[in-house]
Amino acid sequence: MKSHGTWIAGAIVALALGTAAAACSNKAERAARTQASESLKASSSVRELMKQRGLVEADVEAALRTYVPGGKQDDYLIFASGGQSGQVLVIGVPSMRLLKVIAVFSPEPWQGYAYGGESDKILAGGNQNGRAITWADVHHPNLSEANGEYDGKFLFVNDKANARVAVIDLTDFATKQIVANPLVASDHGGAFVDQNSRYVIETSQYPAPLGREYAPISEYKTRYRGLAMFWRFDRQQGRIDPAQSFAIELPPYTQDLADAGKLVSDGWAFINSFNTEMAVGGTLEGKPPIESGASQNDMDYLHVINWRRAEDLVNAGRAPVVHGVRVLPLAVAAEEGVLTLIGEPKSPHGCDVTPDGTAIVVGGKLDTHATIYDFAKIKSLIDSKRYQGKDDYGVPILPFKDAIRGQAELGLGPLHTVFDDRGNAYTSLFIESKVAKWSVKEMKVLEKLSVHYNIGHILSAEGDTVSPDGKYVVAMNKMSLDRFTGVGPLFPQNFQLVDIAGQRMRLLYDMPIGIGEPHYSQMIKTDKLKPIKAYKPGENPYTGQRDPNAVTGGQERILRNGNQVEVFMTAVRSHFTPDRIELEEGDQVTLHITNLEQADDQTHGFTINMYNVNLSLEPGKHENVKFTADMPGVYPMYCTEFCSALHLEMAGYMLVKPKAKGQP
Ligand code: K7E
Ligand code: CUA
Repeated sequence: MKSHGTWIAGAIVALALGTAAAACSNKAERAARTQASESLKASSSVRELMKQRGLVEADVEAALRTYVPGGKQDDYLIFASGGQSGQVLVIGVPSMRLLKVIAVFSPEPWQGYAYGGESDKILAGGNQNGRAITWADVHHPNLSEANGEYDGKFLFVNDKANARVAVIDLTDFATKQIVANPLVASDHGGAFVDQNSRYVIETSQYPAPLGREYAPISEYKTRYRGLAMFWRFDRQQGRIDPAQSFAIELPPYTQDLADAGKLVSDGWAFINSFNTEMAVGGTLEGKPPIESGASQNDMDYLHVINWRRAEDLVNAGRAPVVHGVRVLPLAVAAEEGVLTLIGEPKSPHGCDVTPDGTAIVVGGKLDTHATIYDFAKIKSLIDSKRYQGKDDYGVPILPFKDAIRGQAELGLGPLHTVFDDRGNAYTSLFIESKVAKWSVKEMKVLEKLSVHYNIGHILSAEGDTVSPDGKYVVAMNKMSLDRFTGVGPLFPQNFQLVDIAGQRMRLLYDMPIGIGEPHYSQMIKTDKLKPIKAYKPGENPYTGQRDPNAVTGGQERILRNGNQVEVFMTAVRSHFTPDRIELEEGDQVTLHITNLEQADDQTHGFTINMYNVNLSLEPGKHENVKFTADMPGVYPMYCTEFCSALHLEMAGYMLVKPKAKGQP
C-alpha cells in the first residue's frame, strides 16, 4: 500500500500535469507550467518542499482540497455581508478568493457607484428623513428562493444601523434598489425571504416610537414598539413594491433574528427576542445597564407570526396607514392569531428553520443548549388556543414545554445553526470558539471542531434551502488573534472553510476579511448563476431598458439651449466622442455617455476630476450625469480603466469659461 506521503506527492504532480494539459489554452502558459512541474521533480521532492516551508501532511492535503488553478472555476460562491463597509463580498469556494465587492450602501469609486451617474438615485432611495446616508451595518444577505431553493436571481441585504433593505440583481451583480423603512430606527431580523420570495422580511431591533417620533424614555412601555416589515417583492420588475408592503406592530421587546418557515411552515415567520424585561439603562443615574437589566428573566419570547393571516387582515382593511405603510396594530395581531409568543431560554440568539420546515432552532448566548421548537406542536397549540397566559400587551403565550421537541446540550454560547444533507446541524459556539455538529433527530452532539476565535454566524452550502448540499461550512469568526501577519490594532475577521463531506470535520482554509465585520453569508452553487458579460447596447442598468438618451456611433452631439447643455457622448477604444466640451460658468450640464463596446471585459472609466464624477462604463452600458459647471477652469476628462495600449490617450478636455465681471 502507498504511504500517505507518496500519495500526496503523486497527487501534486498529477495535479500540476493534469492542469497543464486540461486548462491551458495558451501555449506559453502550458510550456511554463510543464517547466515548473519538471523543475519541481528535479530540484526538490514534495517532502523537501514541505520541510522547507514547515508544512505537515494535513496542510498539503488542505491545500490540494482548496487550490483552484487559474482558468478553473470555483464550485460555489459565498455572498457575504461586508459589515460596516456597507457592501457585499463575493467569495469563491473552495478557493476562498475574493471575486468582487458589490457596492450597496456606500459609494464605491471603481464601480462608479454614487459618483455622479445613475447609481446616485439608488443610494438616494435609502435616504432617511431626507438625508443621505453613505454607510451601513450590513448583517444578513439572503438569496432569492423559488420553491425553497436558491434560484440565483436576486440577493437582499439589510442595514441594521439605518433600517434599510437593498435589492441586488445577480444578472449583473449590481444593486438596483434601496428601500428605507420609515417606521423604525434600526433593524436586525432581515433580509429574510419566504420560500418563494413573495416577501423580504425586515424586523426591527431596538424599540423606538414608530415613525421615529419623540417620546420620553419613561413612556417606553406605552409608546415604544417593535415591528415586522413585509416588503413585497415584485419578481417581474425585480424590485420591492413599497405600496404592496405591510407591517405588523410588535411589543417593545428587542426583536432579534428571524427566519421564514418553509414547506409545512410556509406562511409563517419566527423571530427571537431579548430584553422582554424592557430595561432601558440609565447607568449615569446608578441604574443597571441594559446588559444586566435585560438578563433578569429566565425566559424571553420566540415570536411566531402567521404572515398569511396578516396579509388577509391587511387586505381586509384592518391595517391603518402610518407614515405611508399599512401597519397591522398589535392588538389586532394578538387577537387574530397573527402573533403568538413562546418562552426562550437565557439570552437567545439565532433562529433557524430546519430544511424540512418542521422545527425552529434557537441558540442561547448564556445557555448551553439549543432549543428545538416543533412547528406541528406550535400549530396545534395555536389552533386549540392552549395558552399559558398573555403578556402585558395581550399577546397569547404558548406553554414552552409543550411547544418544543427538546433541547440539545451543545456547549458554551450557542448562536447560529445551519444544516447539511444528512440530518445534521452545525451550531456556532461563540464562547467556546467551536463548531458543534449534532444530529437534529437525536438532538446529540456528534463532534466539535475548534475555530479561531469567537465564531458568530456559520454558513453552509445551499444551507437555507429545503435541500442543503453538505460539503462545506464556513465559520465566520469575530477574532483572528495569532492567525495572520499583524496589520495594527484593528485585526481582520476570519472566515474558516471547513470540509464537512467526510465522517469528521476538517479545517481547510483561513481567509482574512479586512473590510468590515461580516455577520451572515449564504453559499450558492455556481452553476445556478447566469451573469451577463455585457449590457445590451445602450442599456441603463438601473432601469434594465435601453436608455432613451442612449447614443449610437455617429449620433454624438452637443446641444445648447440657453445655459442648458446636453452632451451625447460615446466611448470606444480608445477615445470619447466628443472629446472637447466647452462650457460657460454656471451652465447646467447633462452628459449622456454610452460605451459602444460589446467585447468581454472592455470597460472604460470616465472621470471629470475636481467635479467628483467617476463612472464605470462596462460594455454596452449607458450613464447619465448631471452637474452645474460652477468651477471655471480646464478639466481633463479621461478613461480611468487601463483598457488598451492607447488607454492613456483616451482623454479630452472640459473647459469652463469664467463669467465676465459683473455678469449675473
Ligand atoms: Cu452578528 Cu446575525 Cu446580526 Cu449573530 S448577528 S453573530
Ligand atoms: Cu478606455 Cu482606458
